[in-house]
Amino acid sequence: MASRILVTGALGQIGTELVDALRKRHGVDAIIASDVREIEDHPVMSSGPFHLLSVLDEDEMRRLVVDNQIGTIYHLAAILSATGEANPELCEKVNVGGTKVVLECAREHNLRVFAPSSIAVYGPDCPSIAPQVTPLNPTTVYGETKVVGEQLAVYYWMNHGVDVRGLRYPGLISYKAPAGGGTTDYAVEIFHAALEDGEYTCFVREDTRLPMMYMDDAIRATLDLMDAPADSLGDARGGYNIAGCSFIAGELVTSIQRHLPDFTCTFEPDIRQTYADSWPDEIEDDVARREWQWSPAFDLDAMVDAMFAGLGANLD
Ligand code: NAD
Ligand code: AKB
Repeated sequence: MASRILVTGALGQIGTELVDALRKRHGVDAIIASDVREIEDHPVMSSGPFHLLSVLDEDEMRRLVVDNQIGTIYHLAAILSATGEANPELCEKVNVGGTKVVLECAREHNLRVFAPSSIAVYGPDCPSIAPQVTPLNPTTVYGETKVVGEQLAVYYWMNHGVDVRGLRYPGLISYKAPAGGGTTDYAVEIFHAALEDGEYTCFVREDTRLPMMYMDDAIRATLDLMDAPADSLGDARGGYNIAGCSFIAGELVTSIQRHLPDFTCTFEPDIRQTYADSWPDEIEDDVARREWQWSPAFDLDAMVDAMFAGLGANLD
């Protein structure tokens, strides 16, 4: 039986940690990592099988699936919001086109799929605490591609029986890989700047509140969702809301100053402020809690403590 796992976009912020978690769980040889680029000395490439693969290359995707007896794809390849708004055509091509290639391959070869969505599916008309079900009117191209991704997931499940599942990840905060060109990247960059320079220039306003999550919670949510029995999942299967911690940029600075009292942050909003302003402040995740018992472990201070511990900071 085809039981190996293919991860697309595996060298990115999430792939770096998800591949490691999957290899620990299923064994190194069971996880085939792939990406459109190579990065010298990247742990994902040195710790097990890796293939160069563009998710737009349908033939190569099929060949990899058949040759490696793939049963599940974790589809992480994408262009994030800031890069996507600068290159809208590329964003649509990779995010929508790549997801279609993955879903067609899954239909042909009876694969399970994890295809992440984002809080970027919401637009300015959404309540500040975003419910699972509300009109989705994003004002970014990236957000539009994520809405289409969720719709495709539901379509392939309803019409072809493909077991596709997704999460609306909040902004993810981690230390093992850089953030990949999104609006929430300030919440990652700020740690490196605090340790290296003692100061940071933040590209959103001090009072900008966004839903965020520590990477350990995001990886656990991903694995838990994929472990959940299919009959426990309802209409949200294309993109479950999951809440981690929500904070304004100023609160992040204050939490960092618990460790580095001399750290200073100035605020110089750029175009990414517009994207942040179009997204909700918080996320309601009651459906995920009910259907597959989701619960986050990291609040703001716990996340900040874990980031400094992970970065090996000597804070004495
Ligand atoms: P990332 O930018 O760090 O990594 C994406 C990877 O995809 C990169 O390694 C890139 O080389 C690769 N890629 C780009 N084009 C490709 C192509 N044509 N073929 C194959 N690979 C290609 O992104 P991430 O943070 O790891 O995000 C993964 C998924 O999670 C995306 O769908 C993203 O929208 C979603 N998401 C991420 C966050 C977050 O904060 N990190 C939040 C919400 C949703
Ligand atoms: C981004 O900022 O683009 C991502 C996301 C929230 O989807 N981190």
